[in-house]
Parts: sequence; C-alpha cells; structure tokens
Amino acid sequence: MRIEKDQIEAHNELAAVKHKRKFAFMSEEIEGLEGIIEKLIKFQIAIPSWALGTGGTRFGRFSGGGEPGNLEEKIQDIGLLHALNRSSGAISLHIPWDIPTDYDAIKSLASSYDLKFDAMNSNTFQDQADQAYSYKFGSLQHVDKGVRQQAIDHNIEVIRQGVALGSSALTVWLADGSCFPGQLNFRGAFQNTLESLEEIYAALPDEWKIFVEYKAFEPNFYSTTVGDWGQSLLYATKLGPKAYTLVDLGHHLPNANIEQIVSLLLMEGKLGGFHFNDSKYGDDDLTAGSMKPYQLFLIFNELVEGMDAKGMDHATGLGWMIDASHNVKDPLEDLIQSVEAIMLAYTQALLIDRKALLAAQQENDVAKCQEILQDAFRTDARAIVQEARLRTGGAANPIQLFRELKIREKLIGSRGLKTVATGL
Ligand code: AOS
Ligand code: ZN
Ligand code: ZN
Ligand code: ZN
Repeated sequence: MRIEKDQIEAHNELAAVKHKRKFAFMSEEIEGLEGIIEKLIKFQIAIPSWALGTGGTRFGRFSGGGEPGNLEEKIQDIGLLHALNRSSGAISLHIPWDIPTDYDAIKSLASSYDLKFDAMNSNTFQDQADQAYSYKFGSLQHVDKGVRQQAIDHNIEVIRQGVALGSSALTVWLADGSCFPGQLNFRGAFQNTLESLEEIYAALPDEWKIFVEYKAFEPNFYSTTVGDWGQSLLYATKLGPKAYTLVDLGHHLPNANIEQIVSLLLMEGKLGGFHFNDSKYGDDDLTAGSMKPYQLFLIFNELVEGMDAKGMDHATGLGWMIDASHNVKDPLEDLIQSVEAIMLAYTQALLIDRKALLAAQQENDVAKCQEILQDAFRTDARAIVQEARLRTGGAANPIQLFRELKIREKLIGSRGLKTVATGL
C-alpha cells in the first residue's frame, strides 16, 4: 500500500488557506525563517522497527490490528509515515526480530519509499530457540566466556547484516546487571563487558560507529552494568573514537537533568545519538513530547547550541531515533505525533535568540535568560514545521489524512485484525 501524490495534494489544497495565513504571519515575525525551514527539511528521524505494533505490558497485550508481520510490512508502514510527514526517512532494525532474507530486495523496497537504514540493534536480552547458552545472568558481562562469546558473535553478525543493508552504526543495549546485592562482582562485570565490547569494536568497519546505550534499571533492579551516562562514557572512552554514548530519554533516575548530560557528552565529542520517547515514571516509552515537551525543547536547546559551536551538521552529526512502545494508540498515529513533537522542539530551539541569551548569561540576568528561552518555547511553531512538510510533498495534517484515507482500516483489511508484530 502506498499513499499517492494526488491524495496528498487534494488534502493539502483544502488546508492551504488556513496554512498560508498562519505562515505569512510567522514570516513577518521571524527573521531568518528560510534558513530554519531548510534545516527542518534536512532533519530526519529514524523509526524503530519494533514500534510499529502494539507492545503491551507484562500484564497483557491488546492487539491494534493490521500490524506488520514481517520486515517488508514494517518498511511499508514506515514508508506510509514518511510519505505523510517527509521527516521519517529511516528505519532502525532489530536482530533477530527483523532478519532480512533477500538483502537486495529489502534494500530496493526501502529505497522505493525513500528510506535509509539507520543504526542496527542487537539483542542479547532474550534467549533465542537455537542458541547454546542462556542470557539469564547476563550476556557481555557473563562469568562464562562461552556466553560472552555467543553474545559477541551475535553482535558481529548484526554488524555484518548492517553492512549488507548500508547501515553504519550498531546500538548495543544490554540488560546485563544484577537483581540482588552480592550477586555480581562489579569490577568483574565491568571488565568482562569491556573486553566483550572491545571484540565487537574490533569488528566495526571504517566509518561505522558503536552506540553504547545506558539504562539505570529494568530488567535488573539492583545494578545495571551500563547504568548511567558515566558508565557508558567510560566504556566509550576506553573503546576508542568509533564508540559513543546513546541517550534514551526514559533511561534515567527520576528528575535527572538530561539536557545537561547531553550538553557535556556533546562537548566531549562522545554523544552518539538519541532514543526519543517520553515518560512519567521510568522507561515508559510514551510518545515524544507527550509528558515533558519543555524538557524536549531544553534538550534541543543544548543540541543546537553545542552542535553549532562545533560546526556540526544538525541532520547528520548524530543518530536521531525514536524508541517507543504503544499500548493504547494506533502505532502509526503515535509515531506521527512523536516526529511532530521532535520537529517542534527542534524548531523552537532554532528560534532562540542565542546572542541575547549569551549576553544575559554574562550579565547574570536570570529573569532575562528565562524570558529568552520561554519566548521561543511559547512560540506556536506548527506553521513552520507544516511549511517544511508541504515543501517536501508531505501532508498538511498527517494524522487527519491518515484517518481520511482510512489507512488503518485498509491495513486491517489486508493483514487481519488479530496481528502480532514481531518484537517486544
Ligand atoms: C531498552 O530499554 C532500550 O531502550 C532499547 O533501546 C530498546 O528498547 C530495545 O533495544 C528494543 O529492542
Ligand atoms: Zn532505547
Ligand atoms: Zn528503553
Ligand atoms: Zn524506552
């Protein structure tokens, strides 16, 4: 299934008058708006293959219907998203949930939707039917070299598959840790994990990056072996220049100042990328911007400031990915909302009067600093993001068009009502 150009055009025509009025106002208000729109057009956010179905919780799962059952259908779903918003032109795969059978066919299907392959994700947090050893007590940290080797080999296999698809990064998230005090020798677990990561690192092709994702808790609740940004940075530093820290917004202890973490990692040249999502309690994996849009904006404030200071290209300098899971919303509608929230936060960060902010900081004019930030945050940037979308052939109102075209109904028609997407 594809969304046709004329379907988008018909929808956009109806939205044109309202949009033009709003955009004309923004054009008068904002200096340098064209430059901002150019940046928005280039900015792409990768969609994780596991976010296209209903995730559920350990208490149950309620199928949404019409979910993709294989990699081809996942690519098709992201193709639909990208046709609507023109900002989700990449897919992040998960092995073994998405093993391609025919690489060339998968590559040409993806490129027919204008999609690239973003970071590959390995999985040593579940046991697979055909594997010799269990990950019950960890993978790269395990006391048994046999288990570690199995996990190392899996990661190297994921790199190999990524190479075949044209990806250039590996994200390693480890469930490794311990549930009870005394279970683990912390130094032993760290050393084992480091040595294992070194073997994986040695298998990275030139131009490849490895992202070490940290998480404070879950599934282990006493210690996690890559538990916070300090530990991730320690691994990334010891590994070398191809290794970076990945920040998943849901992986911190409560009230952590994520924007400050982001700022310092970026300063050190060790920020690799993001898993965007939102949360109220823990790793809730909710829609980006649904709980703490101001936090998302403050993160982008640090990103824009820090990347500009380093002369980095916003679009290509870091890995921009979503990591989400859905229990009650249509996954595609949810992802449209996440992408929109990220684009809005980015736009608002681009609107900040940086010179004035720097001057106010130098003068310790605290109230003025807040005024400057909130002036940007309180700007309704929707018409700007909409303009960028319209210029690249996207829909004026993606969710509205998704519903008007009855896309979910059609997917249910072709895939069935009771579906289980492969993944979490
Ligand atoms: C787990 O909590 C991490 O966020 C992972 O990045 C991700 O959710 C997982 O790799 C999906 O399989
Ligand atoms: Zn994540
Ligand atoms: Zn997570
Ligand atoms: Zn998460």
